[in-house]
Amino acid sequence: MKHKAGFVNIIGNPNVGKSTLMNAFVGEKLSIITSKAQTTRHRILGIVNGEDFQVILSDTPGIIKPAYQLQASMMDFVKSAFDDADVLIYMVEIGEKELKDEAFFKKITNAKIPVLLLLNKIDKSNQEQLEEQVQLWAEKVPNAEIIAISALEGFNVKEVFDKIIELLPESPAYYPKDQLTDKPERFFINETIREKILMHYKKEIPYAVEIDTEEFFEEENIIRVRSVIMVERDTQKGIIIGHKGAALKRVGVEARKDLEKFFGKQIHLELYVKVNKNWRSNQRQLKRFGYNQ
Ligand SMILES: Nc1nc2c(ncn2[C@@H]2O[C@H](COP(=O)(O)OP(=O)(O)OP(=O)(O)O)[C@@H](O)[C@H]2O)c(=O)[nH]1
Ligand SMILES: [Mg+2]
Repeated sequence: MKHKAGFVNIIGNPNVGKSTLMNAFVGEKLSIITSKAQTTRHRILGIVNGEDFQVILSDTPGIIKPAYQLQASMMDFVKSAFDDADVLIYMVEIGEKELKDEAFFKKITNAKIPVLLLLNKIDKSNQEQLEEQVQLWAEKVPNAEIIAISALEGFNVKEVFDKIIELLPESPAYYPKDQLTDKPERFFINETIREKILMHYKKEIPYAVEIDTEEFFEEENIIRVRSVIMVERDTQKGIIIGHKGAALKRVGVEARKDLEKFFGKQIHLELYVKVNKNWRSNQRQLKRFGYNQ
């Protein structure tokens, strides 16, 4: 039996639905999803295994013009996703007109590998708009095959997956067949907490936050976790904690519930807030949090 395997890397503007699509393919919540831009900060692998295939998907941060070092590191993850792709997925959403970075856009239009342009969120569209958008993207990215999808509602997701299998080269598996991702358990703890922070705090707060899980003890019936929520300034610390600690408590309760589902075990989650001045612009700190490859 012929075996197919390869890397399928998903890139596009922030908030278009890249993480939603990867999770739909994998059938697990590997990447956090929120309605805010720059939810994803890392390159996260989601591996789908079959008897005669292995599809290694990469979810990546949305493409932006970096304003500080953290964002520059996020864009390095996007760059790396061009280097090893066997198939490139360029995701756009209904109503969107262009990529926020011309150099990346050129890489897509000059790609030597198959490019699937997925026009997402068509559940929010009508036939007329859809046809007009397909036309627009066909002209802009002539080397791509365009498929209209709804990652949220699962429309055409299976069709895209079949297309990917068709396009993948013959190759043995790259990872063990029972492996689902490249990220360790602590990463999913950090991300789940960060998701709650993106959901419940406004403006700059979520972007100034990083999570560091200092302890992860797995016992037979329970996992004991201690995580630090890092902020850039004292004022942000007060906002995260909230009046009588209520805001922080809500983050803890909601994150714990999600993590119990994810790990299938009871979780004891202890949260602290610490100020780590300007960590977003500090190379050493960024390296510590896994942003330098
Ligand atoms: N209506 C609709 N909403 C969608 C669809 N796919 C994703 N969304 C929503 O779009 C928002 C962003 O989704 P994400 O998957 O986090 O987007 P992303 O591209 O990973 O975003 P970043 O990580 O910030 O770059 C969320 O609120 C999703 O629920 C879709 O097919 N239809
Ligand atoms: Mg994302």
